[in-house]
Amino acid sequence: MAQRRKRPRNSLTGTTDPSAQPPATENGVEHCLVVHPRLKTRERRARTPEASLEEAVGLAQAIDLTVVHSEVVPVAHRRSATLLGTGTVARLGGLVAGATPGNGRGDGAETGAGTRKIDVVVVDAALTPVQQRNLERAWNCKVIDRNGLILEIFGERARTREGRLQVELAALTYQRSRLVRSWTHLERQRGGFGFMGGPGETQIEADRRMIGRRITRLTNELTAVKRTRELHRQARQRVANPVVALVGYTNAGKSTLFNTLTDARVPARDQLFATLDPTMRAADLPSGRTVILSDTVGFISDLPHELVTAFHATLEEVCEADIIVHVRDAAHADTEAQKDDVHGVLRDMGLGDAVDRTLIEVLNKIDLLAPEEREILANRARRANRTLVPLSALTGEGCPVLLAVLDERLSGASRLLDIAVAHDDGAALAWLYDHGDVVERTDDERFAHLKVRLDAADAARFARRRERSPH
Ligand SMILES: Nc1nc2c(ncn2[C@@H]2O[C@H](COP(=O)(O)OP(=O)(O)OP(=O)(O)O)[C@@H](O)[C@H]2O)c(=O)[nH]1
Ligand SMILES: [Mg+2]
Repeated sequence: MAQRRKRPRNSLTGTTDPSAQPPATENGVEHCLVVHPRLKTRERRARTPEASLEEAVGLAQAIDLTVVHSEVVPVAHRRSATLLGTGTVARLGGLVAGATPGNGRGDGAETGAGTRKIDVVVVDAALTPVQQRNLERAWNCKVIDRNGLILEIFGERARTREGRLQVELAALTYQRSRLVRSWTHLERQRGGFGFMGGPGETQIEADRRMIGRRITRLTNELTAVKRTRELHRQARQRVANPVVALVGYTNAGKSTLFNTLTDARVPARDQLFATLDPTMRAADLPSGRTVILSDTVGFISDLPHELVTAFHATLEEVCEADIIVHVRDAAHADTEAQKDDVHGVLRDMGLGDAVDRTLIEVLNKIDLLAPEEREILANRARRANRTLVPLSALTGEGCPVLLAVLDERLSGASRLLDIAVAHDDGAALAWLYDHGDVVERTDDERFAHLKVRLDAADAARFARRRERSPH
């Protein structure tokens, strides 16, 4: 599937069948079939199989595959050879070959594969290398599993140097595990990593060594890039504007909200994973305070474990944020399950405290809701004491409320301090009246005892000032 896309060193995850040729595409369009195996053994939380299928279709479309047919296939028990049952494999094989869908079961033709040749089958599950190979042989076409698909998407979307390095590292790790486990059938590598070698174990060993060396090199490069980024971050901290991070499930509307609040031009598309790298812009709050908004990569359920580190790294900015805003798609059927996923990742990143106490939740896309649903959300927001803001990032409705809530939070972040200032230190007194909110003052012969509300940055400035002052 990689030929058309401008990513020379692809495909990241490839296909496991040595006989599988580059897909025969019609006018560069790759036709794909998406199947979501409904596994009886493992129910995924509140998600319906149909919603999962729809998400998988979205993922396939995110790398420009043309989905000509999609369906949920029940799996009574996981077959180690093919995951799917033999009947299902045969029936889907018919679809791939362009036969009329169905062989008596006849439920498979929601979108109709017709007689078009299928280039790729997306199986929305984690396939073992053996299962992937067997399915490719059975269907005589490329097969990509959910992890491979997400790696492909990340490979396409990563823009910063660090993002690209992280994704390549993740892809190599994924590929190495495939090599280790499936080397018996892997006579010839197909990926674009430069090892289109001949057959045999020696080649596999060489491939593994090469991947190992490349992984080491990438890890070193990443360390260097991280160091540079750390310096940038320190530079930004010196500016001392509070950082507000927008996090949330993919397609929830983070970039749209970011644009609305900052007037920035970040691509916001009806596409999963439209954003991979964090983007930062200034926004002004009603009080005149400036905040730095940070748009981040979207979350997704069942992230391949190879990508978790890369994903967390792209979210490091979130750990530094003063306020985390969780943007949710309130109009999505799986909104509750998506919320659990996002909370889970934040907790994994050590942000449990933010989840439990300080998170601001945005219920986005209210323009898509019926009036009575909007009313329910408005009531919830009233009860939630400024921790929940229903809005529409698209129409802008409710956005001023969010800005006001941010303002309140940031002024609430200021601390009430007890400070004693010598009467002869007029400059310090003047500075505190200037920068803070003096709520109480008692004087004795030598000192003015003040209760002053100062925001965190000013409190730190005052402390430093005192260290330097002779008083
Ligand atoms: N109707 C409606 N659509 C919205 C709203 N906010 C965002 N969208 C649409 O939802 C889709 C996804 O929006 P993005 O802003 O790209 O979502 P994102 O959370 O940044 O997605 P990723 O970067 O992929 O994680 C786009 O088609 C937007 O136009 C909203 O308030 N109302
Ligand atoms: Mg985005």
